[in-house]
Amino acid sequence: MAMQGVFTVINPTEADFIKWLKSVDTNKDGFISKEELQEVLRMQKFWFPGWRAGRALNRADLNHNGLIDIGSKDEVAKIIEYAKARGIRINIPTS
Ligand SMILES: [Ca+2]
Repeated sequence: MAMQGVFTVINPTEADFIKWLKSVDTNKDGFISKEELQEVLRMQKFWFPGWRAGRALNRADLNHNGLIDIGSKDEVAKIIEYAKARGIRINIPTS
């Protein structure tokens, strides 16, 4: 079931992941907060989205500022690894 204006990328490239992270960053501050990540997991019907978001952040937040920095290649690489391992769908807005 596809949502209007969004498509799921089957084999996302790094550029696709960056686009996805920018769409996850709903307040457009350049960082992914635990709440923003939790909302993605909740929308995709993952169980315990708050707990999972916390775990993902712990793994990816290398400088321990409580956020994932979309400008940090290392933190982005970690969250890509997490998303791939957990089967999180990479939904990219078409507009
Ligand atoms: Ca944000």
